[in-house]
Amino acid sequence: MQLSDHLEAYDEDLKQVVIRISEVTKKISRGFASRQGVSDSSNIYGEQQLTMDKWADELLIAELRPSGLVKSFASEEQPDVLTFKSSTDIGVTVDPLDGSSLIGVNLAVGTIVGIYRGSVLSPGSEMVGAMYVLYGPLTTLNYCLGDGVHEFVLNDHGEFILQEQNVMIGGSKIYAPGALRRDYLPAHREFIETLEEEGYKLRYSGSFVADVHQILHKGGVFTYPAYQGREQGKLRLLFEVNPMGYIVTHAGGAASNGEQNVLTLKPLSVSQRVPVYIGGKKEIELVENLMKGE
Ligand code: AHM
Ligand code: MG
Repeated sequence: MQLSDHLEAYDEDLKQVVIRISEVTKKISRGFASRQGVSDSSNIYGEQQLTMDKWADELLIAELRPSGLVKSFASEEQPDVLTFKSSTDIGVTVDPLDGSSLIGVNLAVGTIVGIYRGSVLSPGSEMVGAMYVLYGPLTTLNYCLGDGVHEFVLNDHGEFILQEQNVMIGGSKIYAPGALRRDYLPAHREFIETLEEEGYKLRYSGSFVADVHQILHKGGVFTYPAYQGREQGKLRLLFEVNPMGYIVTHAGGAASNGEQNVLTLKPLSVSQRVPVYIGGKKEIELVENLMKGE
């Protein structure tokens, strides 16, 4: 089954947004070979943008701005929320290319999208959908519009074909821990040591979208915690944490900042960072209990 057929039951405007973005990601998937360089600009986080980062961002804007489908658009590569002419109330957040520091070594990277009705500065629990596309040996697309997580694979004819309906998080023991061990805060250290004592295997590539995708299928936990010198962690609430947290939650998992469900946080700014734990309910419960000092 093709993506457009699978989306049939949803509101037309939401369906069209997912389809339009999926079309852009097909172009992105074909753009890597000719865009391997570094651009001459930085984003608002002071990170140097790669040619691919900038191009993917510009492509999303160029396709969504005239589409009439999206009213507000926030991107990890843009300082402000952009407003487009539209009769809909749909807001989208995008990380055009997450994990882009891995492009130069040919590891998997992805595009992450959050979908809202109204302000993109709403808590993640108010999202109406999220999706991500992973550019690996295969290009896959996972979406959720509030009713299960569904996975598609890009075939040789350039069509996204259903690969797995209602993806549910697995039960394997995998952990993907960001940050340096020497900077861990005490409760986080205890969490990681507990996982290691319980035989969790290390699987960390440096691409959030790829690492969470693996955990979605196999189980376990991804974390980029608060650490000494960076108490807010590294990853961005709007662009990375909320959409992936929404998807993993709808697949039977959970997402927390260590203290509470990340989807309940009211964003303070588009560029807000949060510590994050995403994975199985068991692992998220464990870290929240350790943070409470239990
Ligand atoms: P990016 O959006 O600029 O690629 O940054 C986010 C990435 C995540 O994909 C990944 O989990 C993390 O940064 C890796 O950071 P580190 O290199 O510190 O492990
Ligand atoms: Mg990112």
